[in-house]
Amino acid sequence: MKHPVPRVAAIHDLSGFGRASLTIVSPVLSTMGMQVCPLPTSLLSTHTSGFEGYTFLDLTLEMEKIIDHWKKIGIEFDSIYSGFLGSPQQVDIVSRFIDDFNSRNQLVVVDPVIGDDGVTYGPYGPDMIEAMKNLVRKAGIITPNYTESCFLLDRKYKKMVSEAEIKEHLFSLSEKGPGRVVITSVPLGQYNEKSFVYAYDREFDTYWKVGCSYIPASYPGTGDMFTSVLVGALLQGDSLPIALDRAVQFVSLAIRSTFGYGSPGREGVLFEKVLYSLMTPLSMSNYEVVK
Ligand code: PXL
Repeated sequence: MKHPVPRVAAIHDLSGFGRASLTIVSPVLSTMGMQVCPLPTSLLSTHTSGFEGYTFLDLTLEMEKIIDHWKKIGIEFDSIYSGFLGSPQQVDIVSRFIDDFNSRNQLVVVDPVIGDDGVTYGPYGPDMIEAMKNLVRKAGIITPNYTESCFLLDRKYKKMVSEAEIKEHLFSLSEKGPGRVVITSVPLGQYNEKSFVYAYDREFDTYWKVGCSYIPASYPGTGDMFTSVLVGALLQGDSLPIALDRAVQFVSLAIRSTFGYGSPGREGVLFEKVLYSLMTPLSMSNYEVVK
């Protein structure tokens, strides 16, 4: 680690209302002791899940200018972490950013935001999927959900999958470049009441899984929350399975806290109520090795 406070380039959009992307990434990583340097991809009045008539300002040109300035002043990052990107052109910018700002022992994390529940998010088409396929090659760790892993591998989305199929997805994605692959929201056939996160670490040739109990509600922004805690934990020096455990536990706690208030789903999870838990050590662990 180069800096006493690890420095993260956070490449995400800024949505003013609704809890997504930078309004989650920044507080989570700051709470975990990281310096967050936002490289905003776009500016929206709200995120796009459940709101009508939101504003959207594309910041592609501004991104180039910000990057040029950062190059000029010689900033180095301990981690580069990208999420929701607006266009294939922005994916190319992130790809070049990773090349230009690469340094030793840097943690490069790509959350290949493309879609969920078997479909792509609104404006994303095949060109975005192709661009993401290239970007994941440059990452050390990627965190697609099950739908996104299908798109990245050109596999048919299934409502239920077996453990063997998920292991094959993890391995195939890792063969594209990333040494560590995490797949979230895995719909395992035999466990309707649970949701699973699976991971593969190529260096140790080991598969891991962490389960959490299912809650009958879904909220935008939970993917950003999961990956942000994972990034923070890895930068703190946690092993991959412990980092997975912390991310799953934090998201579950945040969802459970929110569910009890019955707040509108589009406002996201009330994670501010449980941020403190990121400062306390892990008191139990649920991860399993997958044979
Ligand atoms: O959390 C994912 C996300 C990020 N950014 C924007 C979104 C969403 C999900 O809806 O709309 C703008």
